[in-house]
Amino acid sequence: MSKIIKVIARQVYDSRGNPTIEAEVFTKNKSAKAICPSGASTGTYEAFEKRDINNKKYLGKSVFTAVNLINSKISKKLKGQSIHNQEKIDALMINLDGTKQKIKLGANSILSVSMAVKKLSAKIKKIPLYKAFLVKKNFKLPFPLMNIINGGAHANNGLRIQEFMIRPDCAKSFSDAMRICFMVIKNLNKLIKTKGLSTSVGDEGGFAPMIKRNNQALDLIEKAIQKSGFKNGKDVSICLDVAANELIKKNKYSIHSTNYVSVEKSILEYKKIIQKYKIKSIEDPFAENDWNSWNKLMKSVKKVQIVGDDLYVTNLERLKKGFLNLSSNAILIKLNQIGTVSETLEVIKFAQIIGFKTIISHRSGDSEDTFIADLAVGTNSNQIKTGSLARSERVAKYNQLIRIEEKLGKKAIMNKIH
Ligand code: 2PG
Ligand code: MG
Repeated sequence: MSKIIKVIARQVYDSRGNPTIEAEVFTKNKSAKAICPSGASTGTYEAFEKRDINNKKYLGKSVFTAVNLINSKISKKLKGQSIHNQEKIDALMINLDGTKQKIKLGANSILSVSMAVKKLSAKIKKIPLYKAFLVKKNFKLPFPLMNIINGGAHANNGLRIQEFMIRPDCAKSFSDAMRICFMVIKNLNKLIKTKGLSTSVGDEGGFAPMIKRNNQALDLIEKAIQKSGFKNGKDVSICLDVAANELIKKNKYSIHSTNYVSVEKSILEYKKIIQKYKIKSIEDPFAENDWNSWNKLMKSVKKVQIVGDDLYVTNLERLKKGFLNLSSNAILIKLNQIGTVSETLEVIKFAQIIGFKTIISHRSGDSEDTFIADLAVGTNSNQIKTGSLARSERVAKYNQLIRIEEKLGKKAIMNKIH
């Protein structure tokens, strides 16, 4: 039996240049490491991210306390445990913390260890990581939801909507999906340049031109799709993450312009852009506590994927509530919103049982760790959201999926989105 002999951690940096945790788990002869990502537009109900808020030398962002907790308490607790018993290891850490939102140890400490345990177990079993999750055969590749224009909290251009994405619906394979996105992005680059705007990118690698209105971004994307020889809404679909938590004031929203308007008016505007731009997916259209408005939107639009991110925060209880309330038909999955691999898998399993689409997601502060690429394949998730074809921390996930596709060879098939 392969037993854990120790866990060590260190402070490293994420793609935004902020400190984060890398944990390394050891058995007698082997080790594996994992890095925790970090969000910017975070939901209130997410598990707690522990930072040294009083450490002025790091502007309150260092993670030394969390690192020390791994090196002392967590390492001691996990010593002697079988590396293959993920659920028990996660439960030990959850109990050691003892709080609902993992406030004592921090979800960033717990998750980095949890991911490293999963990796090491796969390594010792000599299986690729994607084979270590829920699916045992007939692996499917996810459709990329590629973020190509950044706004909201991920850029400083004033765009209301946080993420404008494309999904290559006509792709026959993952490599084909990548080629399609590549074409659209290169054409979008040209279009942005022609307009005399900057082609610099935001946190997730999407362009962040100084445009203010959502429609300007949508027009540019639609043109780029056409220029690439694809049909918008058929070959390639436009998808959005509104991140509406950032756009609410006293039950009114400023999604479609800087004016705050009622939910009814916002839904009307949603319907207009859905029709005009053939939008196929909208994430976080309303705020995390506004269950009613989610339900209203679900009832008033057809054939649109409505995705809960801040609404569910990868939390089983919240997902159950959303299911009963008819709030959405898809869920965004982020490991660090809940804090362990086991709990994440529980949520994915439940979501799939109730017929929700599962979308595995990066965070806006991410790293070279490609864990989520394997997780997407290993859980048969329909889609993966991991930024644009720019910034190595985003591209690393796509490259890993290309490797997995190659490994699967003839057996590799694309997942279904409809
Ligand atoms: C989101 C994510 C990832 P953040 O809102 O979906 O794109 O952003 O990590 O900042 O929460
Ligand atoms: Mg989101």
